[in-house]
Amino acid sequence: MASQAARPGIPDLFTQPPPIRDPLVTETTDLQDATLERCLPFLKGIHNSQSGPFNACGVPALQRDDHVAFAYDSLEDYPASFVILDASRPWMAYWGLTSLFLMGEDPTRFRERLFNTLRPAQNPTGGFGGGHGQISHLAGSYAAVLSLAIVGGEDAFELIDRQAMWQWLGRLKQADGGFRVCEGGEKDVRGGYCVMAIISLLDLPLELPADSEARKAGLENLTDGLAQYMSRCQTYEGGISGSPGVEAHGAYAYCALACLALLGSPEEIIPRHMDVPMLVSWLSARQYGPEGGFSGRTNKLVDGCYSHWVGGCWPILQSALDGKPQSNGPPATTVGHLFSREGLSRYILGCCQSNNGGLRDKPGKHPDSYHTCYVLAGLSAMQHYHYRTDSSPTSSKMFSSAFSWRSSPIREGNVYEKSDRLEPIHPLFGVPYPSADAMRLWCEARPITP
Ligand code: FPP
Ligand code: K
Ligand code: ZN
Repeated sequence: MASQAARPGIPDLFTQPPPIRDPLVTETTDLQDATLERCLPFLKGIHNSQSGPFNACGVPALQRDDHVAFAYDSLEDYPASFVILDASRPWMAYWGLTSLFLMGEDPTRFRERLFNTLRPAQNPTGGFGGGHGQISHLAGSYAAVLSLAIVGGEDAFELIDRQAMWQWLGRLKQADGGFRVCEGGEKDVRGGYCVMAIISLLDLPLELPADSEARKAGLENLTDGLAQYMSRCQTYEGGISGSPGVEAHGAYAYCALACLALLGSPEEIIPRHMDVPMLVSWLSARQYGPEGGFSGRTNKLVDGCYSHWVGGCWPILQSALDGKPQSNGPPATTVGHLFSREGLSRYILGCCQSNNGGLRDKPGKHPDSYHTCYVLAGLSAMQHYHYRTDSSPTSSKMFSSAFSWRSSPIREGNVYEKSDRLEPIHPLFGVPYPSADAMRLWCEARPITP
């Protein structure tokens, strides 16, 4: 199989096993070898399930119509065996709506249906659960708020009980600066990121509610100690873990970096709380050759969803390294792309497209709504240049940086076709740029009094 010729236009880097190998053979290296062998025919563009057409770079086209159909179907009924998804209704909505938006469909047609799904999932004590009767969780609340931002409009924004949300966030705040993901639940960097996304989009007060336990530890604001908490999650490898002392992982790295970039200007806050050269080193090691995709952690396998979690770290770091924005347009000079866009394009379009629609982790895996959303989000992120400007629609000084991002399509060095281009989404919020602004501005006009 490995010796079969590739289509023309594909550099050896993406069709040959790595030239330098660790001689130690373990279960891990066997699995890596097997994964590589499985990916090779897809990277070479010669697997019989690939439908093409292939371009001059040997890259198959995005099967947009099939993926659109998959995304619409993901918002319909599920068989009984999918009952576990009942705890992820806001996520299912978010992944489906975001996938559709990325592919140029109009997600606002689901507005009424979204309201009917989310209204019963909201608890009067604040926040959203995974569905009716379930306790509020930060992940579900984040997905609910983002979904409402995507469909947009007064009815969507009004649906959220912002006062109760703020009270509930106050109960999740911990003395060490972090947040629990639900009352009595675990504390990790997801919590901090979800809270910052919710606070900034909904313009919630930064003060801790009077009854917040964290006040007893001397904290005054929801943001107190949060950047320091993220800092404690950077590991000896340079990556970022879910909580202090455990293994660095790409999904948590995104949460931590996006959280920091919501708390302040990336060029100030990231170097203050992270060892940037170590972080760049670890993040760079997430991209594999010949696969071209990203892994989530050291000695693990490439997976399409890290196109977003790891891929989404790069624009934030690039912005941090580019420094203070000078104007309303892109910076005059930039460090440029810090990973191989070609490699990621080849992995996504070659290995992650399921032949009946939907995107997947890797060849041999089934597509699902989560991977469809985050593989597409990764493809979009590398098709657009995301940068910050010195102007922001918000009147908040605290969040001026978060709302100052803009994007422009990248036209040079692409190995995909114009027809494979996706819409851009905000690098910190994961929603369309105008959706983030509209939600923020509507809420800013209706302040919550602590
Ligand atoms: C390991 O799975 C995966 C994790 C430890 C993290 C998962 C977290 C997210 C996807 C992000 C959540 C973010 C928010 C905003 C709630 P694995 O062992 O199956 O995969 P691996 O082998 O690739 O590490
Ligand atoms: K995985
Ligand atoms: Zn995955």
